[in-house]
Amino acid sequence: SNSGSVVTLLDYGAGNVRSVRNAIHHLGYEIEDVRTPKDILNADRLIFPGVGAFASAMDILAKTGMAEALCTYIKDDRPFLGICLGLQLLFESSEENGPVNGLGLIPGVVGRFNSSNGFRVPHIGWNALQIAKDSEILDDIGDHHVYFVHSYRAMPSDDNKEWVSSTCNYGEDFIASIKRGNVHAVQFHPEKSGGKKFVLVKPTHGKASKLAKRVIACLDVRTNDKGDLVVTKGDQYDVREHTKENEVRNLGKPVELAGQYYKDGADEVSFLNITGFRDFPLGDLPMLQVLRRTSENVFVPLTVGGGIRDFTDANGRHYSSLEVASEYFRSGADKISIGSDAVYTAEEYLKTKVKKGKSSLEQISRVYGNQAVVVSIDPRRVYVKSPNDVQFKTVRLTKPGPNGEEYAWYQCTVSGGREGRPIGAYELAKAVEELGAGEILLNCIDCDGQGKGFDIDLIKLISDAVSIPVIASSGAGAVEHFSEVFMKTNASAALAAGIFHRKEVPVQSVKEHLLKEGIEVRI
Ligand code: 1PR
Repeated sequence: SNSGSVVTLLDYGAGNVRSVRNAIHHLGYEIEDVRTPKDILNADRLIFPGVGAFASAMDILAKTGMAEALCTYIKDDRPFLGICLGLQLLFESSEENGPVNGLGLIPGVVGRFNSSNGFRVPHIGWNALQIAKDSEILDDIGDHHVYFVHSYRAMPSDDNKEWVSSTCNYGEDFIASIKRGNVHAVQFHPEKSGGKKFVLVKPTHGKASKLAKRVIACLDVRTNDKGDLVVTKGDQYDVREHTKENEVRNLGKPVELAGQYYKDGADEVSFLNITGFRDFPLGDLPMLQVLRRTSENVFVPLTVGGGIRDFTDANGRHYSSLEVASEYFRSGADKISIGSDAVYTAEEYLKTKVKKGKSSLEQISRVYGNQAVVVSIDPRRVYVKSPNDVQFKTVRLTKPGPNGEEYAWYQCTVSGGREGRPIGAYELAKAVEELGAGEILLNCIDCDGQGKGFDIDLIKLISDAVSIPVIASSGAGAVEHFSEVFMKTNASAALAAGIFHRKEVPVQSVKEHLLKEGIEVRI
């Protein structure tokens, strides 16, 4: 009767499919969840958003009998859309913690991107596609980039060319989408690609495309003295007004601002719960509500940070960092960001040289994949006369220090910049990459809120030291600061807060400027 507006969703419970649900609702469809293999066979149209690791997904599908039902459904050429891992699982096998057998419907092996040729892994961000054949899901509308986030990919070959509808180039050509009859699957995330029409994205025909540089809006969130959750903004991390009342600076409401920045063209939105280091974040229900409400209308990736660590509450109940992260993912986050806890983990790792696998960083990246784990670094510049004065990696400064110092190292801090630790940003970045971080959010306390530009010396140092993407943060005050950071460093994204909150420069103007300077961005 009403089946015209129903989509059947295969959610095997391994992670966040909230954004897919929201996108389906946004398009005016009802969702029916698959509970048994029969539900798959009875579906009119089936969406399969793969999440988590290949092996554990196959495990669940095999155990529940869903693997068999899926094969039947697809072999019968029934309407199907697989997303991300939902594409990869259709192939014969994957090298992810493997080899592991897949559903075996499409010839080919899913392998890892090769980062040795200068392309950062995971592949995170917006890329345009090259069309191999017509496919209705790729039809129509604008000159859009689509959002990818993955470390593994399937490659086009003679054996699978009848399936391939588009490819994307990231150091090598890989399969971006497949289509045969009614069966579709995409490696990218239509639900995160900012489109109104979910799967309708128009690839740039034949035009060469690089991974677009991302512009990220950041919302530092905390409860003010009245108990309201507000967006605040610090000056070198000091978020209180310099008045008698000394109140927390209030720049607006988190959900509204996130929605605004999405409309303005932000490629991602980050929420940082800046008092998470002392308050238990799951006690902070408003934060979870902010994520839930934001993800209903914002179809670009959302990151949340602050307070991701193990915690024991006043009643002695223990919460693991994995539970905290899971709650964030369930509420609509695509990535979580770890600050203080990653510093302690890296210190321990550098001391012992042993990966114990127990830290929040390692556990969350094992379960949700490293593309879901960002490490946020809050370094402060420490000037020195000579590199030999310290055991940490120094940079030769473009602009000497206050006493003519020619060098500096960047000291990591915890607890919102309140405590300096015996580890540098360089040492930390390399350690967390080894431990499973998928991305680095690189702040700089000296530059935060100053509007004088990013710390190019620092960003160059870190983005050259690691092969995961680096997000440059702190100090943006004009559109030129964005082009400068992309021209002078290997940053993959630039994040800003104050410039957007104070409505000095909207996100669109930043992107128009970058485009004019010949830097590829998603428009
Ligand atoms: O340590 O895991 O609980 O995480 C705490 C998180 O909160 C960290 O990501 C840390 O960076 C952040 N944080 C803690 N205290 C503050 C503060 O401001 N008092 N904010 C804080 C960090 C820095 C940037 C800021 C940029 C751009 N804010 O996110 O948005 O510097 O600002 P600008 O464009 O205005 O210069 P844990």
